[in-house]
Amino acid sequence: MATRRMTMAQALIAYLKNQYVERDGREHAFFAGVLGIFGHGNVAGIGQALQQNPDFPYILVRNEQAAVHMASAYAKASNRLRTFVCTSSIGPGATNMITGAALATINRLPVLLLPGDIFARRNVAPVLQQIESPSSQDTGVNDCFKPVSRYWDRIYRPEQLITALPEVMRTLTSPSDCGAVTLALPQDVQAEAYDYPEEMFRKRVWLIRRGQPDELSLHRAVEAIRSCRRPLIVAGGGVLMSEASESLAAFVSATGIPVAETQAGKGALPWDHPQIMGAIGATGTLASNRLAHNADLVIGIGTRYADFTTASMTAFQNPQVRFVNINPAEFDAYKVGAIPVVADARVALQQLTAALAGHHIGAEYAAETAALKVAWEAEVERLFHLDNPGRPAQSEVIGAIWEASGPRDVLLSAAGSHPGDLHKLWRTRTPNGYHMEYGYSCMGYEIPGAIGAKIADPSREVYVFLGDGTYQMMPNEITTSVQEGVKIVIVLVDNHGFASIGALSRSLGSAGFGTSYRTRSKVSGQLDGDPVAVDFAANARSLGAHALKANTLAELKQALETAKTLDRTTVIVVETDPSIGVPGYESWWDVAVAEVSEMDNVREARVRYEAARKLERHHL
Ligand SMILES: Cc1ncc(C[n+]2csc(CCOP(=O)(O)OP(=O)(O)O)c2C)c(N)n1
Ligand SMILES: [Mg+2]
Repeated sequence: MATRRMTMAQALIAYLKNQYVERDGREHAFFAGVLGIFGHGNVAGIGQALQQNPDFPYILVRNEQAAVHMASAYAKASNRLRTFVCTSSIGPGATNMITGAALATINRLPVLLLPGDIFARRNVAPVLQQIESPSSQDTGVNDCFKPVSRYWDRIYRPEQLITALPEVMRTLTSPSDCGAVTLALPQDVQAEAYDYPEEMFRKRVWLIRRGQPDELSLHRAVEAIRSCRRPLIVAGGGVLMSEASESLAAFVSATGIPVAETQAGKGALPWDHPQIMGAIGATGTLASNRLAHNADLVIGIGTRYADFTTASMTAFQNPQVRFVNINPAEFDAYKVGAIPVVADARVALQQLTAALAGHHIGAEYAAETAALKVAWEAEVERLFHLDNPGRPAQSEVIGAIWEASGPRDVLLSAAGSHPGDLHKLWRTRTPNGYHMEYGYSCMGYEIPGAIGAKIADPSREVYVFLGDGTYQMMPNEITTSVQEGVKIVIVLVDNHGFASIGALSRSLGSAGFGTSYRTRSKVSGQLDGDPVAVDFAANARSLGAHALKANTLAELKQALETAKTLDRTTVIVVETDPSIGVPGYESWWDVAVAEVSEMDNVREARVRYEAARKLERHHL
């Protein structure tokens, strides 16, 4: 057997470079390169291997968590057909990636994490940054990756790579099992040489399956659709990942079935498609939420049924409601007592379209859905053009970004009041034009995420919409965007704190306690003194961005036009009127209120809470 003598790190990089994927006859490399930060735990191992492989790009980031966000966003924008590898040192560099790993796994996005690990040989322990355990020498901080990874392994001997790597690739390319994959790499083993089989480094093409539905389940689904009167599709992220938008459009155009969208599924159909009713659930539109309330059949496609989607299990109130779930993951397909169609979304939709030829929803239901859509679009127009005197309302800022952006541009966001407002109001024109990370809703995802999305498709302008809170979590990656010549446009809403959690706190009787950026008052001893003044434009400028301030809607529109003409990351800071929010539309979200309290407001909120909870249902 021919072999090649290489270090474990060299073999690993050589292997990763040669992994390809294929779906629908299109083949390309799976890994775009490596993101990371070197320390003593990877510089001489993975770092050395990367240096001798200049054709496998290495991107230096500013925080390891950001590296994983970039990889996740890149994978999401690529419909999971490509991703990045993330390398870190041991200890803090490694644990910085745990938040990113959880985000990737929750959103079912493939990312490969290579945290450095403590010496396998142990004689020099404890090494710098090693956590010691009196009960086992086999415990380290990288064990924390286990619950947030879909596959986890530690490479104690160089030859273990040979059996670990196929499992890594199987997991990353699986439509049902993908998520973060962690290979913990002891720093001494990274540098150890071994005679690896030559065969390991040949080009390997992994087929991304389009799973066929089982005949009986499909038949049951067809029967359920034929016999119901008020069906509603819940389109989740799986529709986009499967590139099933055209098949979904064909299916609903033929049958007239209305479509509601989850955060991850938004944009599965363009906003002006006659059957699209917009967002569903806690941040849903009146159209989708009304239809969900009375639906007798819910067809969930590629959805996890998160609490925002189900309005904490209050969205579907028809006592007769049944579910059909189309999902490549058995785990999701069986949720809410559904008829499980364990299959790829595109394949299942095409087969359903054929099996239901000639079937259409009733005229009365069709008229009802059409009227709801007209009313909803009028509501969006109203919120986009409030003509608020003085500072703009957040919905007007969204309207301005939408009007300034082009048909293929991407709107990206993750946390704060932005996801809820965008879920309702953004009018997605093309698939992947709406990039929302709402599985983990992780503050700080936005800027690194936008870099990942932009690298995935440089032909699309990427607009980031974020708040002052989330900006302060990870502004540093602006520097990475400048370093890489990757332009993004960041619209930063300065409302001096957490509009989202502040409003939530007030609605729960807690008066916004601890949710605005104020100095500690010498009088009260609390955080209710003067506002903490931050010059966000100066901050962004110091990191290398072009920065603009907009005090009015007109200035914002001007700044958005200027941003289009620049080739550098641009930050537009806009102060909004925090008193004008986007309302909720007949929905709810379960956030538990204190059962006993000394505060009247909290006791009143608890009464409201107990009443609202009565609508929570089991779907068994
Ligand atoms: C990492 C992280 N920490 C905490 C939270 C909880 N959280 C959700 S929104 C939010 C406030 C966001 O503030 P900002 O970005 O200013 O947006 P705004 O609420 O003002 O719209 C917080 C703290 C979170 N989602 N992620
Ligand atoms: Mg804010």
